[in-house]
Amino acid sequence: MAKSKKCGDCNDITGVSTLDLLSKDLGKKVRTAYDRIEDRGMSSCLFGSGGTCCRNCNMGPCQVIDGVDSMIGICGATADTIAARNFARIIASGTASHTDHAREMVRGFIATAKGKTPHEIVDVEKLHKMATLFGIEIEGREKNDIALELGEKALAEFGQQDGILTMTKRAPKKQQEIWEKLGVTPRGVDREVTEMMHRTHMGVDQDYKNIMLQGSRCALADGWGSSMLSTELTDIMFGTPVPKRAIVDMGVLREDMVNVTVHGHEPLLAEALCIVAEDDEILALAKKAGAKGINLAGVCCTGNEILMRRGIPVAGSFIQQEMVLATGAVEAMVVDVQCVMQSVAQVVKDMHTDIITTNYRAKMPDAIHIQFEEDAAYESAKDILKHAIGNFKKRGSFYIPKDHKVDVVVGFSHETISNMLGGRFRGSYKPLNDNIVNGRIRGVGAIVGCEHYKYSDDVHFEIAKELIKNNVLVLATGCAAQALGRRGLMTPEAAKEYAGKGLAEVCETVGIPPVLHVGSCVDNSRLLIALTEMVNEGGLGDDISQLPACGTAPLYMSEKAVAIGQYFVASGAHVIFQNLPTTGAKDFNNFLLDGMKELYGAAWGTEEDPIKLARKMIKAIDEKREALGINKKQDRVLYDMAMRRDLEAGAALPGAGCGGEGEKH
Ligand code: BF8
Ligand code: SF4
Repeated sequence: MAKSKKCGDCNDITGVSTLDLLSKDLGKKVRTAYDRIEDRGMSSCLFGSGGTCCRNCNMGPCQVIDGVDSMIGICGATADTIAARNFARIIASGTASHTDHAREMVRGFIATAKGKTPHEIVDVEKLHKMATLFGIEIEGREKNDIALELGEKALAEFGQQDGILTMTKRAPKKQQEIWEKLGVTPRGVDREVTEMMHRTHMGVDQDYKNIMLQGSRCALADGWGSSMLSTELTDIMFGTPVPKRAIVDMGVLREDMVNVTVHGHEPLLAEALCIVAEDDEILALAKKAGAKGINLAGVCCTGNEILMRRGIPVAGSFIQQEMVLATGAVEAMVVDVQCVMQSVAQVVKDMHTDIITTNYRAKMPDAIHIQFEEDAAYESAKDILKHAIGNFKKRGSFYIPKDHKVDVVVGFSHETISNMLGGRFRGSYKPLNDNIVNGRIRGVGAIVGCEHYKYSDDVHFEIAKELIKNNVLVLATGCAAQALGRRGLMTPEAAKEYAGKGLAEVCETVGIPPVLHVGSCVDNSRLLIALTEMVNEGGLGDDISQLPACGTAPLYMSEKAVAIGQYFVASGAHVIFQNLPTTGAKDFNNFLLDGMKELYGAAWGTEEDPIKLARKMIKAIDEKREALGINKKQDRVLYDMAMRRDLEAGAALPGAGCGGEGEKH
C-alpha cells in the first residue's frame, strides 16, 4: 500500500516528478489518492477482492465462502457462479466503455465524411483497405462517399443482431475456427453486452464455464469489434501514427503559455483543440493575456492518441492526473469520458484552474460544462480555449517540475512496425519473425493497461527491464506506455543501456526503441493485428496461441483492462495480471488460470512480484519457442546481406527512429 506523501524515503511512489512536486508546498496542500488511501484506514473487503460478494438481487447482498455449505447465496448460488458472474460483468462494463467510445468515433467519422467537422479523411489507403473488408466498392468513388458508406456500415454493426462482426474476419483462420466451434464468434457489439448482463442476472446462467463463453464472446466484440473499428476509423480520420519524437511527464507544462490539459479518451475533441490552438483569433487572445500561445498537453489515453498522431506532449498518466493539477500551472483541464477521478475538481478548488466537462454523458460536481458538439467542433473547441485563456492572468503560485520531461519516440502502429522492420515499400513482419526464429528476439511481450496505488508505481518499468534484458521486444499501450516512456525506455538509445545483445542489435540496426508505444487502450486492437500479421507471415505456427508472445496489464485499475485481457486470452495470447478478483472461488479461478487453455490455447496468469511476473512471461514465451522447435541455443550469426538490407530498408523510413527527422521540441 502506498505510504504517505510526507514520507521522504517512501519507495512506493518512485516517480521523480511526483516526488518532486510532493516535496513542495503546492504538492503538500492538495489531497490526493495517496492521502485518501491512508485516511480511509481500512483495507479492501475480502469478499469483494475474491469475487464472492453478490448483490445481483435484493435477497442479498450475499457474501459467500467457497466450500462452506452454510455460506452459499440465499438463492443457492455458489462461489464459482458468483465470481464468474462478477467477472463477466466486469468484462461487460469494460466492453461497453470501449464500445460507447467507438460509437462516438464512428459517428464523428460519419460527420466528417459529410463535411460537418473540421477534420478530413486523411488516410485514403486505409480507407480503401477497410472499405474492401466491408465489401464496399471503391473504384472511381470519391473518398468522402466511400467513408460515408463505411461509417454507416460500421455503425450498423453495433446494433447488429445476427451474423458476424466484419473485423473478426481479419483474425487468423484457425482463431476464427476455434471461435466458431465454441460458439463465441461475436454477432453484434451491443447484443453481446446485453446478453452478458442478462445471463448474469439472478437465476439465469449458473454454470461458470458457460458464463465465460459469453464472457469471451463479449470481450471479442470489444477487441475485434468496437475497439478495432475505433482504431482504424480514427486513423483514417486523423492519420495512422508514424514514428515521432515527443516528450512526456509534468515538465512539459509551460510557464509562459496557457496550459490546457486534455484528459479522457475520445480524440475528436482533442483533435479539434489541436487545430483551434493555432487559430489566429485564439493566438491573439492568448498574447493579449500575456501568454506566448496555447500549450496543449495530454493526460491518460487522450494523451496517447494525440501523442501518437501529432507528437503533442503528455503531461501525465492516470496516476499523475491530480499531480498535474497540483502544479498550479494548468489553466484548464478538459475532460470527456473514462478514468477521470472525481477528485480533480477538489484538487483545483482554491486555484485558478477550471475542470471543463465536455460530454453530456460525463458531468461532475464543481466542474464547468461546455458541451462539445462534433458538428460544431471548431466553435466548441474555441469556447473551451477562450475560457482557458481567461484564466491565464489569474494564475497564482505554481511549480512546474521542469527538469522532469523525458524524450520518447512514439507512433508504432502495426503498419509502422511492419514498415520499419520490412521497409516502407514492402512492409512486412518477416524480419521480426526471422529474428524470433534466429533467437535475436526471444519473443514479444505486451505491457498494457493502467496504474493504481496498491503496488509500487515502478512495476511496469521493472517488468519491461527484465523483458528487454532477456531479448523480449516490448509493445506497450495505455498508461503503461506512458509510465515506460517516463522511465526512458522509449528512445532507441535505451536499447544499448537495457536490452540484451540480440534485441539491442536489432533495435540499433532499425533505429527503434526496445519498448514500442503502440497507442491508447482501444489501440490494443493494433496488437491483435500485429499478432495476426506474425501468424500470417509464417514460420511461427498457424494461430496466435503458437506465437512466442505474452501480455500483461500489471497495475490494472479499469474494467476495460479485464475485457482486454479476456479478448487476448480468447484470441490465444497468454495474459498475466498482478491480481484478479476471482481468488475466492477455487474452481472458477483454476478455470481462468488453466482450464481456458483447453479452449483457446491460452489462459490467464497472476503474479504480484514484477520480476517474477516478467519471468513467467519469459517462461511462457520459451514454452512456445520450445513447441515451435526454435528454442535451441544459437551461435550468434552475423547478419547476411539480405537481412541487413531488410533491416536497413526499415531504418530509412523518413522521420523514424533515432536517425529520423521526428518532430522537434
Ligand atoms: O483506457 S490505461 S487508467 S487511461 S483504462 Fe484508464 Fe487504464 Fe489509463 Fe485509458 Ni486504459
Ligand atoms: Fe444472494 Fe443469489 Fe441474490 Fe446473489 S442472486 S444476492 S447470491 S440471493
